[in-house]
Amino acid sequence: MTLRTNDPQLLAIAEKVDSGERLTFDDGLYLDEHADLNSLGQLAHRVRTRKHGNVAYYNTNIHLNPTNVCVYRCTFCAFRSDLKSEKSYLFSDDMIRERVLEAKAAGATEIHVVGGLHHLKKFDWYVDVVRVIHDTWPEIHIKAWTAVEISWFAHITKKPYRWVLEQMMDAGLGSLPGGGAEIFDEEVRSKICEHKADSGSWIEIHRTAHELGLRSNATMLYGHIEEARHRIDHLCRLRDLQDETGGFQTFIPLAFHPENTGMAKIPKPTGHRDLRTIAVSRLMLDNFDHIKAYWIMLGEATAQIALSFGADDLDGTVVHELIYHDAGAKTPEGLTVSELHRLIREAGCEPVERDTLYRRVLRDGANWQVGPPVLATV
Ligand code: V47
Ligand code: SF4
Repeated sequence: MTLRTNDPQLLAIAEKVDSGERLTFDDGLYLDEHADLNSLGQLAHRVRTRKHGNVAYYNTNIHLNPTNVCVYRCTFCAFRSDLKSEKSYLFSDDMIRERVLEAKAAGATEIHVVGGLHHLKKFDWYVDVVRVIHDTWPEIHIKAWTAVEISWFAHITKKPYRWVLEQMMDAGLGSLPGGGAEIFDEEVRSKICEHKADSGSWIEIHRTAHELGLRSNATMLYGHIEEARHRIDHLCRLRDLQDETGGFQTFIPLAFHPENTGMAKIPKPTGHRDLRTIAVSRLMLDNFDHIKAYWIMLGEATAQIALSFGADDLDGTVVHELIYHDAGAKTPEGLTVSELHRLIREAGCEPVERDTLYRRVLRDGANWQVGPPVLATV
């Protein structure tokens, strides 16, 4: 199908996409900065359809942010708290158990755990968070700790990443979420999250996780002080690691929410930027199976349209989300399965519930089991 454009550069890129040829850094830059949005979306939708037909995935999950106390001060973060602030909190084992039982009652297949790096908590406390979840309900998949947290654990224990990950796996860790990647470019990173794990460490931790057989996700925080070249560089670095390990499952572009952050004066990304970023990601990350339109950050309307701009996954029912709501997100904290189905069906797609590892979830009343992997077709 031809694109409705006379732009020779875009047509040349479209030919590459159609023949399965990998796009270069310069192609990515051109798409991000100059391609008209309709053609860009059409092209990304073509790739998404080739991989997944009209299927759109979602999962049933619950979030746990065990503490907001954090030694770091990322300028984009509205969630963190000082140790002695009134805002600070810390989950007890009982509170964690309660959250897990809530997840069980809600039929969740996944618990997503990320939080701050508490000044006083030792590594054992973080291992116990995973162990308490696992002991309370062994069936739930525990997707926990960003690479920034793993790097912190290696720092406080003075042990290698591999050891830290192995301890967590022994306690019940199932996979790593994609947070903490922000923007890999060193100059931008030094301005938005100066002291936390650098991009080399982020990549090395995911490489180690993949070597240990853990799957992981990747993110990119966009819409703040970064430029197009930084976004494309970020995507190229992820694509390189995926070539090496094949361990990434999904890529999630995270739209910056400025409210209550150190960058509150920057306006939040527009719908145009959101859709453009989803589409460029789909086109550049040819070796990633999935692109997630995280509805909680994008809003339901943009996430729904993103399903025609390269995204194939909406994330989950997501109960108890704090990080973006502290930063001003106006979306509800959770959507019901029937609300997610409606969003997906209206977008012309077929909803498929998946677990964290992209296996089909088969439900029979309150019981569920996982079927075979919902394989990408390319
Ligand atoms: O690393 C923090 C981001 C991330 C803001 O793997 C912000 O499935 C926007 O890891 N505006 C953590 N973004 C969240 C995360 C995640 C989320 C959803 C799905 C998955 C997955 C992982 O949240 C942080 C940072 O990049 N973040 N503050 C903010 N104001
Ligand atoms: Fe701490 Fe994470 Fe917030 Fe940075 S983004 S300040 S590491 S909680």
